[in-house]
Amino acid sequence: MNKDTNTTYDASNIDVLEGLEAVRKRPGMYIGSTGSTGLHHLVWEIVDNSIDEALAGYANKIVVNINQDNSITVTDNGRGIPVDKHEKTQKSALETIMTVLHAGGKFGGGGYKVSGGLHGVGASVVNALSEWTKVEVHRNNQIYFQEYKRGDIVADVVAIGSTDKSGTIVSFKPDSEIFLDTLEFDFLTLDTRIKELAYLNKGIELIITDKRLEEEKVNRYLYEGGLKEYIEFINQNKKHIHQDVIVAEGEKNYIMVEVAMQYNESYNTKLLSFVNNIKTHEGGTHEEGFRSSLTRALNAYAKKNNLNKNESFMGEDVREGLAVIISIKHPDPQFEGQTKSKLGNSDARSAVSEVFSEQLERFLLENPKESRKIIEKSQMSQRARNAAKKAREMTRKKSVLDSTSLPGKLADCASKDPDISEVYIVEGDSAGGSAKQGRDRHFQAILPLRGKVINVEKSSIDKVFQNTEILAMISAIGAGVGADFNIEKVRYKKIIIMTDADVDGAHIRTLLLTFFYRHMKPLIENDMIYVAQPPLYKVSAGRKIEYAYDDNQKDQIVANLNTNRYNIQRYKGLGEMNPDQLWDTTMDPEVRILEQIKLEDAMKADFIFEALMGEETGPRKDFIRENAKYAELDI
Ligand code: 1YM
Repeated sequence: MNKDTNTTYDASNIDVLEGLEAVRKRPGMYIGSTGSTGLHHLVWEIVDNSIDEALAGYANKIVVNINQDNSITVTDNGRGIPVDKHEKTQKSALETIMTVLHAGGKFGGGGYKVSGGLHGVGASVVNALSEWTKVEVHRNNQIYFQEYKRGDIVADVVAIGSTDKSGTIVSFKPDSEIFLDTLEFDFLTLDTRIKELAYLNKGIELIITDKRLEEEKVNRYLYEGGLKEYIEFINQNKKHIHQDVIVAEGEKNYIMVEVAMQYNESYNTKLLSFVNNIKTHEGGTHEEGFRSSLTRALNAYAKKNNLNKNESFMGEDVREGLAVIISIKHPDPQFEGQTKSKLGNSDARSAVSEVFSEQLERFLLENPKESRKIIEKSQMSQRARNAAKKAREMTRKKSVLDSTSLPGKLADCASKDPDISEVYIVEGDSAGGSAKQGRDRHFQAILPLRGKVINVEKSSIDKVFQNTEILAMISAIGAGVGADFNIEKVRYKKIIIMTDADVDGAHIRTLLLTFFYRHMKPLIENDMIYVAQPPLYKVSAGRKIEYAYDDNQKDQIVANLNTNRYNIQRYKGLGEMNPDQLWDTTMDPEVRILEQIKLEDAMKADFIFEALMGEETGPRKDFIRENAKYAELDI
């Protein structure tokens, strides 16, 4: 963009703090790490400056190139970094911001530095940690140039030609003395974030090119709709319950607020929030402002239109099936929390609340049809919540207060000590029967599950909690469920899933893990969930019987036999094993193979689940069969 360049900048605004030696001595303090994350952080420091220039209204195009030598070039069409002399240092402004730590100007005429924030340390840190850096500034119809090596200038800023454009080009090559793990930029990492930045900052064109490949890879992102388009992207494979994304935008007390949301037919909430383009994983005041306004506005609307017969909605009722992005720009964000990704400023709460309430209320007034659908959706969640509460109360009464009403199918163990007790959750009645006979009843309980466990993802919670298999499991474990779950009350500290070594078995395992992940997460966090591995083969030669858990092992066993007279039996299911065999192979603590399920495994199961069976996936069974290899592989 060709704009007037001598407006807002005043060199005396730059604060001069420290030299760059500190950065090279302790790079981690400035960029978080010297691994791959820190390496990529360098790019964001430079891109942030371009984004700031664009947000100040002076640039609309930012290009990021990954060059063949793994150096990076970032170009913007802003005003160009100022090159006039700084009063105190007698250096050019460009040289100062490149070589002095924490040197920053006032951005965009009384504005503030918007982009970045967590580290937000600036271009000088990138310079300090690069083997070389080169900056070209197009400004005042002149091209200015300066080069640096490991943070030190090579020469003064010089004019090297004339131009009719304005803008800044920064190139740098990360220093191999600093980044010992890797110097290689990951295209996907850069591309993903650049796309996100394009969604978060509407109207700014962002282009990324990978020049390392024989055939250059170029992606261009420009979203005039911003967050609205982001939500459309998130909801693209879902059935939405109202056509248009609801958008709210505004500014309060120098805080810029943008919210975009749309309900879909699923039962999940997808809420993303950002402050100054940084994702706030742990939420914070801006999310609180959104949540309370949404609940309040929908309750008020329902009441005014006599739609809500009995009780008010709770937050969770109005958030079910909602995809929403909240993005604010704050002049002085305070980050809290374990990972410093929770916003603490209380003025952000009221800013979001005011801007969003006003525009949501207007949407509700102007779109009665859509509003009614949203209210109906909330009423459904409300009913489901009440049903689930009843179900929880039922299971609580049954399992905790009255242990005589343990599920009929449960063959409990003699021990009442959770530390040594374990329960096998077994697929199918026949395998359940063998397990009951084969087990050590002192400490091993058996709970057979009949047929398929209900699909937790596709069903609303009231259905889930009416399912007999699920109820049996909840009361057998004895610790409640959901918000009421109390790990102190578990009746067994080992909960072992035992399913057939086939596709259906893998499916049931995925279903169970998804259930535990969503409704009894502490079981996984406390390492109490296991998967038993039954053998695939029995190799018998005379009296000698050996079991193999995979094909390799089977071949090994056969190779080691000193006879040709042997028999191989392939187990198709647990039901084919007699009680002794089941004990010998899968239940005897001395020999059995148990895989402990970690949170990541359960998250993967949950993810596979959502991917395989989220919305409208046609004949479910076929799909799972096709994808079963992933289920088997991942769990
Ligand atoms: C590829 C990286 O750094 N662009 C950029 C940086 C600045 C300006 C414009 C700018 C800012 C201001 C006035 C102002 C910066 N200037 C400074 C400082 N792209 C990139 N584009 N004129 C130009 O804030 O008032 C720091 S960054 F401090 F010199 F003003």
